[in-house]
Amino acid sequence: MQGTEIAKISALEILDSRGAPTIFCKTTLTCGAEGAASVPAGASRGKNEAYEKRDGGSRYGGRGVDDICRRMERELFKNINGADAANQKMLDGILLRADGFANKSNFGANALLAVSLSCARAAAAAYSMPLYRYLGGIYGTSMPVPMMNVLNGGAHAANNIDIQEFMLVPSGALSYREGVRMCAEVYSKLRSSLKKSGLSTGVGDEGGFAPDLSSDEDAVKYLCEAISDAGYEGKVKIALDVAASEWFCDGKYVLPKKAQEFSANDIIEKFSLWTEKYPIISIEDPLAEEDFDAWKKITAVLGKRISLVGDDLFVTDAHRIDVGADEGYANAVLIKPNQTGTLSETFAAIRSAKKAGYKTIISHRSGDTPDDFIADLAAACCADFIKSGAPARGERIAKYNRLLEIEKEINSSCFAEL
Ligand code: 2PG
Ligand code: MG
Repeated sequence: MQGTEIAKISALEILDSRGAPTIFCKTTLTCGAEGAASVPAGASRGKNEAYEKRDGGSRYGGRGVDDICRRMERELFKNINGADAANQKMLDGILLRADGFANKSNFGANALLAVSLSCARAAAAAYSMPLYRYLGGIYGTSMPVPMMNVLNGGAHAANNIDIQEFMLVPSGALSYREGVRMCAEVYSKLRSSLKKSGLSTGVGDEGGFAPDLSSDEDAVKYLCEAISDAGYEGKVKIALDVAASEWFCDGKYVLPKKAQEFSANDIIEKFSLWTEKYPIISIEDPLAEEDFDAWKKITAVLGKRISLVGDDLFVTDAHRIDVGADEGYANAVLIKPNQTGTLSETFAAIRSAKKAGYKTIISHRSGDTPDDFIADLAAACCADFIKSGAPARGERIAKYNRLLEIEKEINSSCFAEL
């Protein structure tokens, strides 16, 4: 279509939900259509994620992105000036060549992603299409099941819990809207029950409660109690993100907050037991990103019963997912666009996951903004799940609320099957 050529990009340093600077980018096309996007940032980052560039120096403790924004407007723009924003693959190819490094360390994956996503939004605007429709066409009509993180630990909270995320999964909901309601009701029961026990109801980075508890297993028990108090036993299940790469040290697992040490076998045994005792249907990063043999073992033991989700393990990289599928580890993939740096590479990772028969979970980051791109992406690619933190805090509910809007628009009856 004529008019979808890139005419201008405007990059700006803004703040994320942790008060850290991040990149916002607005792209204008020759037809006048505009699209904007801002990028999130992780705290428990996989070591193979694409490079997140920062300015260094004294501003924001070295984490500023002002210099990068200037370079985007001058240098990066020169490469994409006049390129067709509606040809995403070609555009992302230009971005990758302009960067020139495999890990995107020249401009940074944060800079490339801001441009890549804002161009997709601008192209959707040029075609007068909602983003999910532009990205997914007539295929994008299925709603994901929410995975809501209602109790925070690990790198996301200053409490004594080592497991990073305790999530609710409304597997018995008949629609996305009903699933959101169930999770929000359980979240409210959890608040009451923590309060009744004299525990803190202050929240962590992703909006889940962050109390000190006598053990990590206690957190699972609190979730079970809240599910039952809300009347959803059997209908709302539990998912964990262990983020175990954070624990890995010289071939052993050392819990940072409790200073306890485990072997990979101890961990596999412990989670096998938990999946028998509690309604846990999914565990993300139960083992470290490089502990491939242990990953194979846990997949053989638990892979038929529950989802074993690779986050740090796959870092939204199509090739790593292909290898995982060939070698037989994990059976689900977390998809985070900023782990890879462009929309085309994100889609390639989703394609690899689907080809392998792995479940797909589109995910936010712990440092995020009200940008709701991933909600449209989840609907567009018919993801199985969306993970965007608690049903609380503006930057978390922005994604859940956007999906409520999408569901109403497409009046979907194809709620993704678990
Ligand atoms: C994760 C994410 C999001 P972070 O580990 O899955 O919940 O956390 O953004 O800190 O990597
Ligand atoms: Mg994770």
